[in-house]
Amino acid sequence: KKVAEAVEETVDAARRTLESTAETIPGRPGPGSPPADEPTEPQPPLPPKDDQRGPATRTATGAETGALQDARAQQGEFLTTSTGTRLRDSDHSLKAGRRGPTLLQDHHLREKITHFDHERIPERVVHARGAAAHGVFEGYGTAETVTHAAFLAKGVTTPVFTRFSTVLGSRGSADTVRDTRGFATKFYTAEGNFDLVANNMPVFFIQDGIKFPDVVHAAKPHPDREIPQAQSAHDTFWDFVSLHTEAQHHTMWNMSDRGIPRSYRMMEGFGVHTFRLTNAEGVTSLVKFHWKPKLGAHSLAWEEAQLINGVDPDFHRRDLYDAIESGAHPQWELGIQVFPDTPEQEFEGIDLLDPTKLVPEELAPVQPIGLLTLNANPRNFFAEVEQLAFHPGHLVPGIDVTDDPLLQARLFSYIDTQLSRLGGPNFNQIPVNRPHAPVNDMFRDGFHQHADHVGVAPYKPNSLDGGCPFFAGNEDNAFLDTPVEIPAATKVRENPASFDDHFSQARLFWQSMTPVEKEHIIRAYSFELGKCYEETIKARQLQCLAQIDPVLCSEVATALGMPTPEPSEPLADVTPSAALSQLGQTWPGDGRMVGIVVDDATDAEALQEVRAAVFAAGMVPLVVAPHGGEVAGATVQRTFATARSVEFDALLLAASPVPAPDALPARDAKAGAGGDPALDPRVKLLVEECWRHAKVLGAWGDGATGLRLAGTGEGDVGVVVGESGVDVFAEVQELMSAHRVWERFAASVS
Ligand code: HDD
Repeated sequence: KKVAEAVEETVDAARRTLESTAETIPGRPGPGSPPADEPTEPQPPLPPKDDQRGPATRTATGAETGALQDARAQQGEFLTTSTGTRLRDSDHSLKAGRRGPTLLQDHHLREKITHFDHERIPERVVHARGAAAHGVFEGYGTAETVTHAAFLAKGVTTPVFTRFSTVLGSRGSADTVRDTRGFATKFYTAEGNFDLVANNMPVFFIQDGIKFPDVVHAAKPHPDREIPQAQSAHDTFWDFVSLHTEAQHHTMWNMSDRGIPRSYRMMEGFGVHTFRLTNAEGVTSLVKFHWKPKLGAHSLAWEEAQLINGVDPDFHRRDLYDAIESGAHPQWELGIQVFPDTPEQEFEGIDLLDPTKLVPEELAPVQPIGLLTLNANPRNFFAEVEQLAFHPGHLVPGIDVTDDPLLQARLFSYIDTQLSRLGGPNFNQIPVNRPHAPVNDMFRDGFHQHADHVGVAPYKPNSLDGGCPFFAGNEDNAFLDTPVEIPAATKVRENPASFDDHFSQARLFWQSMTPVEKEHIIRAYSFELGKCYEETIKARQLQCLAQIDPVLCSEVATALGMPTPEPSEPLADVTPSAALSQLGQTWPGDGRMVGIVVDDATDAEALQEVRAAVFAAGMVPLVVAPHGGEVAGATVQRTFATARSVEFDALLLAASPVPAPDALPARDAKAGAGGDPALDPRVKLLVEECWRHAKVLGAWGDGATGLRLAGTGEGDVGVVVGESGVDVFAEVQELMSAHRVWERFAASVS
């Protein structure tokens, strides 16, 4: 009885609190809401989102019936069973006596455990690790000459959901591994969903989708030991790409800085394949889609990427989430390269159906057609991100596919994979996948069917449902499979002869890099091949590099301690494309992180001014101090124990902190040369790593001593020392607009 009374009292107290706060908390507690007294305090249920309702279904007469069931996730204030019976207790199973055995009749125990046992679904077979955000796309209208797709018309805004991913790693793998990145966007257009399932590299490993299982099996962990995780630095990957030489171009992109992006917000995106667009007059064009980030395309340093994998494996996911939460909404322009739709489907000698080839922007400029802004984070990762399902065949009128054999196989794979991943054919009814356009598809039943379809005739033609639903014509903007003429042909398992060129564009890419980017590529090949065990594989890959460039080949061979082979054919004559390099321009610094090292002697006013200047530049200042709490009038965000350089895009020193008692290793705690006090070794490490990773350093006041004790200072490249913190930051900001101070390191190749 006592237990029952206590339960009653708790429930009553909770109800009273709920009633008193219900009016002040309209939905979830947001940033402005008063903090809840108890984390377990009952909250008013979430208001349903429009897209959480069941799909609208047409009746036989064509009238909208609206939502057929209310899909609100949490209803009412009480904990219930899944069938709505209110529960008194969820902490104790039903037992025969306090110390007795558990009773089989405990329905809540069995239901709770059973549901938990089945919480996980299979991860994506590739691109398992990712993060996503909601946003909006606004058409510029500039694509109207080539397509009548309504969402690209001027001023039309379309809700979107974009998911970024790595390819190789499992769902829990680290973000900053060397890999291609996925960049998939679902446009919920008025004419149905359009999915642009892109990557951050414009070419692919294979020319025909039938090879996809091969390349993925080779790149995934070895099947016996299931290692290495999320890496291409192993024998099976290099075995495949050195034998299957059409992979060499994409591999070169992976070995370049593009394989280790600084942020999802700072990646280009590429539709890879050529698509066919049709305008209002029925004229067709071939196009390639590009995403251009407003913040520019930038990368990490390789050592930095490796450190991050340990220090903060969620680096990219966190970066995207934090930027959006703080209002730094990332933006990309969607652009197209347009080519005439000729029977040859080639442009300037480049086969447009070969997904291992790009078209240099100097030959076909990217024309902006709209703007993507990501402005809201998901509320529930599983519901929205894990259950999200893309398909390159989700097209809208005005956009069609081509005969690229890689794309053709993808058109099969993406529906097929959802059948096992999402458990059946009704995955497009999951809220995040639901189109915002009316759906009336005559698909019925199946696992996870949520719609309560009406009518008796889900077939066509019918008379019993009045012939509904009807076919749409041109005037209703029906999708048209572009009537492309197919020349008479023989059924063969062969590629066009133009697909045989595997090296010219890998060479084009190499030749287009700046010296420092080339240096990074050499080091990446040296690292990856250095991790292989099989000498024959390394030798075979060196032979491929010989076919790309003699300098690249000899530098990597030297690093491996192997002979440099000669090319077996004359090298391709290529014209470099400056657009392929990530360097040479300046970019906005929105959302960049600036670490500021302070100690208890730091001038509070000067620190305040610098923080304000960093905020004003759209960046985030992080105060790094010997201890938590308040230092120099500012709240400390990182202590020397919790900070690591990889979090910062630039580091400012306002102090030269002496070693704190918890500083390790102890041997560094001795006094510096010339009677200087010692520098805290953790600050020293921060400075040294920022230096090595080509990050801008700045210092004022005592900070200049700190830099000197860490081995750098005024006069060094990318190091700013001055009297006033604000002036120092102004110069630092300017240097940061080029992303990194790569000039710090003289490249050995040109
Ligand atoms: Fe793929 C997922 C991009 C070739 C088969 N792919 C997937 C994702 C992206 C890409 C971004 C993650 C989607 C998400 O976030 O849910 N894939 C590409 C690009 C390709 C490409 C740009 C070449 C140009 N893919 C490709 C081929 C095949 C697949 C040739 C098979 C023949 N891809 C899949 C898949 C995945 C997938 C197995 C795994 C999970 C999923 O689809 O939903 O079906």
